Amino acid sequence: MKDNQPRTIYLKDYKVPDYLIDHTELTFDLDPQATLVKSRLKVRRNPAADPGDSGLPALWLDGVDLELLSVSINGKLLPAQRYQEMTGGLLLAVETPEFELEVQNRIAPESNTSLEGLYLSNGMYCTQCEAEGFRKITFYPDRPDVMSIFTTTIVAPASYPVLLSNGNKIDSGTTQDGRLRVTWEDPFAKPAYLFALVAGDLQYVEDTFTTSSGREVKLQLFTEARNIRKCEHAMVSLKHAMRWDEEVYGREYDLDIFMIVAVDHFNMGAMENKGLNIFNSACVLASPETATDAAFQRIESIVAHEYFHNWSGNRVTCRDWFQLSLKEGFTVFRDAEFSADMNSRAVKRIEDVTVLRTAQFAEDGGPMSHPVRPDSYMEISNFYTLTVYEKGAEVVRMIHTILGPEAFRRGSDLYFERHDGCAVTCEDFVVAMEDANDADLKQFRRWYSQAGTPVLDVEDRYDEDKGEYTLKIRQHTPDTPGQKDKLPLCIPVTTALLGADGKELPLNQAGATETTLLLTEACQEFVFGNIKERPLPSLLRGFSAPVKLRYDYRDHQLQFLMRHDSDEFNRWDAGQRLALNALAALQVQFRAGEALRTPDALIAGYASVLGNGALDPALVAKMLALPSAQELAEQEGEIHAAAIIAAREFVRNAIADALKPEFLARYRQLDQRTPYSAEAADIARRSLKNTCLAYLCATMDDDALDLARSQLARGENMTDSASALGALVEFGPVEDAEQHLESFYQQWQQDTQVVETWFGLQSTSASYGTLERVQQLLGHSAFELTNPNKVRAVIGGFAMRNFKQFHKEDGSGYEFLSDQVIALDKLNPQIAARLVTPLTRWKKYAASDAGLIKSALQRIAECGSLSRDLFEVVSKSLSE
Ligand code: B3K
Ligand code: ZN
Repeated sequence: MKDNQPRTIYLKDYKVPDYLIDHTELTFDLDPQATLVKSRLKVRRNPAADPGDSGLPALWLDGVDLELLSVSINGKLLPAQRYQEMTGGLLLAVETPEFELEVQNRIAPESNTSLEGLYLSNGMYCTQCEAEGFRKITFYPDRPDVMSIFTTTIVAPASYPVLLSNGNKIDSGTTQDGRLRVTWEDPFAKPAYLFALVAGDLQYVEDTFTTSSGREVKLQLFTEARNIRKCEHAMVSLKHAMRWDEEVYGREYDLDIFMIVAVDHFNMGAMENKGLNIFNSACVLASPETATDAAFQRIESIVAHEYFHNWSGNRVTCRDWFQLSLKEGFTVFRDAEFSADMNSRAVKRIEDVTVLRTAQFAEDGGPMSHPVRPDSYMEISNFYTLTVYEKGAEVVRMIHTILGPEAFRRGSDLYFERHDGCAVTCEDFVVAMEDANDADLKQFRRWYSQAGTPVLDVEDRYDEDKGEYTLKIRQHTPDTPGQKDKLPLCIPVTTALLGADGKELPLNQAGATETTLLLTEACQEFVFGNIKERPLPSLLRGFSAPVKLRYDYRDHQLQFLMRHDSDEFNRWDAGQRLALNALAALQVQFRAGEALRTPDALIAGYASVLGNGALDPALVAKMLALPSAQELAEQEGEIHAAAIIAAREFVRNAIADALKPEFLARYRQLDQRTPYSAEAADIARRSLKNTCLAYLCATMDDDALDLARSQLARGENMTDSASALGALVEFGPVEDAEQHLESFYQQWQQDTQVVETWFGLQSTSASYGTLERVQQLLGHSAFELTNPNKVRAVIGGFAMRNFKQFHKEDGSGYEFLSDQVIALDKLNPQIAARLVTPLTRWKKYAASDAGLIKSALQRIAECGSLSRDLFEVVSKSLSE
């Protein structure tokens, strides 16, 4: 291994920085192979640092893959004995508590395939500095608690007419040799991870936003010329987000300009650099012809997420990377509420909970399990996880539920006011919530430090004579790597009781019909008086806590909840529980070699949902969706991949066959030829229509496939086209699928985003996406191993969303993934470490699969020169 024993960094070792940087002046002379970076830093001894007893400590500057050219202090070139270049940085002897440091270095953006630091994407220069990418640009104290005012000058050939950085443009001109020069200044002190630079031949669309105090902000969205028609939706989303943050959080934008740039090569969704957000093209560009509804909604939420970071992340930032959830958990909560306000609240909640249950619970139960605020890491990039983001958002949501919306707002106001311009901790956030409300969140804090998904076991009893109904709830959080014997958490369990007529029973004199039980003990009883009949409980409404709730619901009770629960989330959840029961029973039958029995209760439940014209079609679509194979795997004690696949396909086909006339009637009713709109009602209509189409095609009847063929031929919008093509690829004859795929590609090959969709439709198809086809896709002229979107579409789609083909008994899928991960690690360690995730859960699988997955992991481990990112994930997975 390159770095045989990567160092583990611990939260408990945190120390304030020895030196502060009041001002950072950067000059970039851009060149693909030899960009010259000059940095001039005003350095000052940190008054809060431990004075020690041996004079001024040396100054440490992080630096990775940099060619050092010179170091000067106060204008004088420094002799070599005053500094020492070491692995990971530069150590400088210091003589005075304040000085000006000038460093010059060279970097090669063109050779940078890690997409961290300064790199080239389709000939455009761009940066990604979070978390520790700035050290790949120049020598610097690259830690979030060093906040500085940045001035940035960019010099580039005239073929790069657009030169951008953070803040306001304060100067521009031409150099003597005819190159362009632009200077930007950001008046807000910020950590280096929020620095950004872009240079390219870009077009832009422009708009304005007037803030609540009447300031006009210029909004610009930059992209390559070919994509300029795809910017409108993001711009509208941005304006909605700006208004929402004023209305809901009282937060106004603070600069005169806000810019977004779309780039094709990007490791994640987007980045909240101050005043200059950089986005993965797939997360910002959309037009009805090229983007699905899911993409439209994802864009709306990511644009909002990055914008919201301007307060939750930039104005108030993190003290250290252990505090990452301070900005990410809070901002995910903020964007989820925004999306809920813009679209269907219940559907947004269902989507978020599905991700949580499928992937975050798996992470919580696996070898990389960590608390929302981790205690240690080897590579911080590995901790941009579902736990830090989504579970972190659930933790903030629980505070919101426990305190109530007004008190929460008082808390957030105090938090922003108290910590504006500072780098703070999760603890500071909780304290602000307490102080603003005189609340006590002492026990609640355990959510930040305890890993693992709590399990709630609920029992009930009814005493008819006394009219008393009792819920007894036990909580237990399983051991996780490095953490045993968990303490009870404070868990809000929002509850209602349903009577035989399906109506909620009053729970108190005032007639309230819903209450949030606050669980604080390992085992606790809650008694409801004056209850006239034995009720059916509707528990954990709206998924009020990120837990697994077990209550022994009978099938008829679940059908009842599917029909009557007024909490739409729980209505959906009842259907999911019904499906999980059916699927679990079928897996048992499959493994016992028995004939599989038709799941009548589930079919009846689905029939009642499908026939209910009063429900939001988007909710109906969600209610008709079976839990994914990945989610089923998470349910099982030991995963039997073949049983999961057999049970799921059997149920899907049984539903499709039993309800074909109903699906057809609903499809026809919803198949309106109206112009495309990304309004929630239209998205809802298309989502149910295409759910019906998928079930119809699952019958494999030619008349059903013809519906898909004609929907594809009409090509009215990408949502309908991709759904129809997906159904034909999954259920149609292979030659047919191949022909449709080919003509679709011919039509869209110039459009990067559509090509990514096209890759994904194939790699994730249980019937079409065999390993052989996926391997062919890797050789396709549109595939690039250096482009994360394409890697995610082809390799990620296969390994993470094609359960059937990936888990082929011979282990070929596992071996393929390990080969790809090894190859990718040399180019882009962050992506390699993400992609290996499906192999990390090997212990959960039945023996034969577990052995094969483990050997695939071992092949990677034995490879010799792993990045720190991949080493951490692989070694932790093998040592668990
Ligand atoms: N803050 C960035 C994530 C950076 C990830 C670095 N590996 C995007 C976001 O969460 O908004
Ligand atoms: Zn974020």
